[in-house]
Amino acid sequence: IVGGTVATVESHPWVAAIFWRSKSKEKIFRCGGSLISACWVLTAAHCFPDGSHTKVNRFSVILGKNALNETDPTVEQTFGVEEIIIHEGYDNIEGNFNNDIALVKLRAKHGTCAKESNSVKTVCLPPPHQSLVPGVPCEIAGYGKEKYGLWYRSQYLREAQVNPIADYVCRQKDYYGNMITDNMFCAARPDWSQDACEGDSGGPLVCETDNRLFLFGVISWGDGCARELRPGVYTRVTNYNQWIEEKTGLSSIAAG
Ligand code: 4AZ
Repeated sequence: IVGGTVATVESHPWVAAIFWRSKSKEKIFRCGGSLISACWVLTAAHCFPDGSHTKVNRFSVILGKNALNETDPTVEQTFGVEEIIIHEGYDNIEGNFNNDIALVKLRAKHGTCAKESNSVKTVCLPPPHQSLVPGVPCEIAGYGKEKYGLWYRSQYLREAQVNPIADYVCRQKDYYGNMITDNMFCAARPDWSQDACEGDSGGPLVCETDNRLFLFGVISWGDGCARELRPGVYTRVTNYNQWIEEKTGLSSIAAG
């Protein structure tokens, strides 16, 4: 996150940290994610560059995490991964991460996955036809870089405020042109001072509608971070209600 502030996980309790175990047994942070039900985390497909060859046993997910390199067992919940479902239509042929969405199923312990607490809660999916109004305040959160090109990631969870940008604006030539498909939307600060950055991918963009917070976006890509005319690009979650339902058996239509 560029230009934001340190946040507590209690204010973004659906944030998940996805780790990958290297051959030398090192636990390497891979991506953010959002807890959408007790056993399912929504994230970005590009977090799994090996696609269907991805070895689930190498992944783990930590919920309730404030600091990336410190462990607080009193609030954190750690899970193995049972399954990774990458969207069938995911492709990066045009270099624009179309259908950049994936589901990670947590491995239950003694029959249960995430337990609700002050630090761990699910986020609601927006109803499929809920439109995302350009200009409304939304927030993003993640453990990613505080500046593009830094070699290190943020030590702590950070948050920032961004506003959705109308599609026709983001598709203008001086923005991203035809890189923006219907499965994406753009969001930025009017003064370009805050943005997601490397390492935030997979994490949440939530916006308030009717006094409730909904997960409207998955942090996906961007040309650099917090650059003028280069907004962050997010996977449009409302295009995937049916896909999510099919894969997880959740219904976002039921008022959750
Ligand atoms: C990344 O590499 C990334 N400024 C994520 C978001 C943005 C740029 C890069 C948006 O994960």
